[in-house]
Amino acid sequence: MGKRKAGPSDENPNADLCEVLLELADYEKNVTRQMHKFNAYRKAASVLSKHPTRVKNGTEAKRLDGIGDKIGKKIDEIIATGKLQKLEKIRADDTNVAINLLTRVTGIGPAAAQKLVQEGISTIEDLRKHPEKLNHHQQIGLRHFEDFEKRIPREEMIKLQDIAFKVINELDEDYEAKVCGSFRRGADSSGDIDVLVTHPSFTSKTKKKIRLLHDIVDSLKETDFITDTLSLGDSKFMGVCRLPEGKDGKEHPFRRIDIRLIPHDQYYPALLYFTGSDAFNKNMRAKALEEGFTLNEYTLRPVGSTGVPGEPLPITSEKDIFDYIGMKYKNPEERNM
Ligand code: 8DG
Ligand code: CA
Ligand code: CA
Repeated sequence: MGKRKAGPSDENPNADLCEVLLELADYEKNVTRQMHKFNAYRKAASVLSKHPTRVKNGTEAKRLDGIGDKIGKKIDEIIATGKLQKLEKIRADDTNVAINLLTRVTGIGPAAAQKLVQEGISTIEDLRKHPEKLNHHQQIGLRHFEDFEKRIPREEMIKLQDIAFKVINELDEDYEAKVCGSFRRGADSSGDIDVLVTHPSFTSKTKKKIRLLHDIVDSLKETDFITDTLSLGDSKFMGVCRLPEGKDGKEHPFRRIDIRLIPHDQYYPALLYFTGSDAFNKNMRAKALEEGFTLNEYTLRPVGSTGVPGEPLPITSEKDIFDYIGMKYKNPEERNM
């Protein structure tokens, strides 16, 4: 099994078409905010990226699930002319370019980006001159803009994981922690650190508000591992961390980290969900539905003939979930779709 990230690659004979579709997807998400179009382009790009041969034209592409008339026509245009007028126009529009750029700052969504552009902000430098226009999360995103765009090499992910787990287990050895996301799928590099934590004393039936996550975050701050908080609730922390300075005095980049506290009885559905990939999850949820189950990040439940979900099924491993819905178990490394 390869350890590269899923998506268009040099092995993808339709990589150029996928790139165009993904750029159109971003435009729909960030500028027009038409999420159904965003999803349609993403789906089409994903289907094309898995197609083993070069499509000859739109008609052939349309035979693939998720590619309809409109995208088929665009594929014809790209194959015939080497470009797409619609995309050329989008790229030539400064407003679009500015909105797309600003949404790369964590905390700045499409709506905030559009507002900023209307107020005359169109570059990262403009933003740096007007920090008063940004909330706390966005200010941290801006401060670490360059670092957050860098992927995290696997060796560094392992070091970050080791520090976090050591601190968490010194706090209480009954904590169970796992780094999920692309890292668990074996990726050579990751965009951020997705940590799941559970503790036997915390279940979905636990009534009182527990401080488990706050305790973890406090300890990680004390050891100077966590440097900033973007948001902190009872079950989800979003923030920033980094490795300590090396012996040579070299500083490491700041990295995005999410920590989620999961009720003990919901750990495996969460582990499955946050391991991804996103496309793999979508597929698995669809398969579950076909088999009469509803699967989400919390539970797997049977769906009766009335369409009402029943009680959550007992689950003691990820494999249990695959078994229930009649899917062959896949290792995390095999979930890169
Ligand atoms: P990366 O960080 O290396 O870029 O990739 P990733 O680890 O796969 O992506 P992520 O954005 O950090 O999300 C972590 C997992 O969460 C992902 O693999 C699957 C799951 N997930 C979904 N849907 C969504 C979603 O809409 N947003 C996010 N953030 N995560 C999602 O299945
Ligand atoms: Ca991730
Ligand atoms: Ca993440």
